[in-house]
Amino acid sequence: MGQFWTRIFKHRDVRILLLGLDAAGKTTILYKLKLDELVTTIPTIGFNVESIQYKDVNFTAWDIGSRDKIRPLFRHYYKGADAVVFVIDSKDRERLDELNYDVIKPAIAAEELKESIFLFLANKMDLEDTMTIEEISDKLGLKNLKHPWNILPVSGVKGDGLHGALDWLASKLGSASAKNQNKIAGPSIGPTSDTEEISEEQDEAIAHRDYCSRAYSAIKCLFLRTNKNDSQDSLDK
Ligand SMILES: Nc1nc2c(ncn2[C@@H]2O[C@H](COP(=O)(O)OP(=O)(O)OP(=O)(O)O)[C@@H](O)[C@H]2O)c(=O)[nH]1
Ligand SMILES: [Mg+2]
Repeated sequence: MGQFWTRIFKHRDVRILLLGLDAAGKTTILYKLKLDELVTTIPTIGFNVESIQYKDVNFTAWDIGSRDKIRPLFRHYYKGADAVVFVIDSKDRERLDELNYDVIKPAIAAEELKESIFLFLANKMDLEDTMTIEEISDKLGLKNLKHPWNILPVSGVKGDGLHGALDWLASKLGSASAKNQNKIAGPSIGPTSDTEEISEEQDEAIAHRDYCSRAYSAIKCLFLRTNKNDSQDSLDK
């Protein structure tokens, strides 16, 4: 099948990065979307990567651990990201400046992200006394952003607002990914120039990489579910 027909029948593959401060709720959101379950998290060392299929889009979501010493490593994940999802703890007023300087400003300045769209998730909205969307937008100066952006209220533990977030990403990346379909998303394979066409070999390399990512994800899910069932069994005994 030629590349044209392959693309017509294929799901769209988009790569998203989940960034934020530690304990903002990135991993909670990732697995709520992936498994529709609330998982008990520990601070992420390194990253988690999962593929999430939603409507006709395959999201490959990278959740990067955010303890302060490893934040300078974020930039190694920028390349090929169609969207950056900034997860914000809406109750944590004191660390909004830290979020701005350590996470948001470097992403705004990054050459690799100049074509990416930015989604801000105001998380933990199930709690009382959270900041409002307006308060967060004003304090972070979002209105001055040059990137296409949006901010949405969500709750990672309850799942509220998460499908709306995927809807927004899918609708925005519809046009963006049409433009980017000729460009390889991802950190290590193929050309990075906007004008370079992908070859058959590179097309196969992408398909292989996406397949590996989904296989990795499926094994990890099975492991999470097995662990969950084991702990349920021991509770039942
Ligand atoms: N009430 C409430 N708690 C949440 C929500 N989302 C996450 N949490 C809690 O916040 C804590 C940190 O969540 P994680 O998902 O581990 O945070 P993270 O952003 O992945 O943190 P790092 O891995 O350290 O970068 C956990 O105790 C979660 O249960 C939410 O929507 N509401
Ligand atoms: Mg985490």
